[in-house]
Amino acid sequence: MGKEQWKAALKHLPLGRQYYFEQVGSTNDVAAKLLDEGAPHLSLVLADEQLEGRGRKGRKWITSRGVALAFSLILRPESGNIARNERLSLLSGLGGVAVSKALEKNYPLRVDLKWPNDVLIHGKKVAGILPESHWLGDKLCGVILGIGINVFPESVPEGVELNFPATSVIGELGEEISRPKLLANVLGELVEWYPRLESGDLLRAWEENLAFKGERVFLRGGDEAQVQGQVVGLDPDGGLQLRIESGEVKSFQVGEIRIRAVDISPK
Ligand code: BT5
Repeated sequence: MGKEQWKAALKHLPLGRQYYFEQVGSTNDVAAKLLDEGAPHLSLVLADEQLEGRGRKGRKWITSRGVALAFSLILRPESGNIARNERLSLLSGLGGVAVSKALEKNYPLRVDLKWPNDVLIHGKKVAGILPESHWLGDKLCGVILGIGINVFPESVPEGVELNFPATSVIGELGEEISRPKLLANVLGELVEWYPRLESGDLLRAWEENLAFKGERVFLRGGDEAQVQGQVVGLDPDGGLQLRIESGEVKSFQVGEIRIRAVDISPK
């Protein structure tokens, strides 16, 4: 798809600079370099294909040519909302809320947000969010908010083992949609919600779509230590609140934690 089509779809948005690539390693890496070179707040890096797309903790994110959305937005501390700290957990929520609103407002779809960074439709992963902060000593230079969305059914990776069942927007909707229009809608939501990062509105919106609410889940840490509990909601920092065995409600932060449903069948 040509640069001009993307540009036309985004022309009404107050973005910084826009960079389009047919192919990159990872849009997050390109955006990090541009952040370093002084690209302004809300600059966008968009690619038609990623060869080394990344998930969290060294995992891979697959973006095949022309069938998905893969982009990164540069957020600068001068914008205010991330001036004091990087707010990575809330920024995962921001990405999730933006994708869910863009889909639910425009299509008859119900979207669930699996804490901390997965977007689900009908229990399958349709998008992933990867916020990464960049520091110079103890000075926050900025955050790169990376978002990958499976749009066409061909974007769902085949022949590779996935950590969660995957799907695509068109696969679930059953009708074709335009990638530039979806991108414009997601970016429009990001621009609208970013100033409300710490307002409580974002947390409420995130919680409304929180997957597994009231259900029992496992949280698995990096050391594979496991906690079981019932999903209660989110804490003010975007951590997950679980009612653990003792009845106590405890917060868990993103760190090295993975969430798994114990039993997601309807009760
Ligand atoms: C994520 O990580 O879900 C974050 C993905 C962020 C991707 C965007 S694309 C633009 C920007 N540039 C980048 O390089 N990254 C960001 P995580 O929760 O760690 O999930 C990764 C796991 O999802 C992998 O280990 C696979 O199992 C699975 N996976 C990989 N590609 C997938 C896809 N296209 N659809 C669904 N699942 C996928």
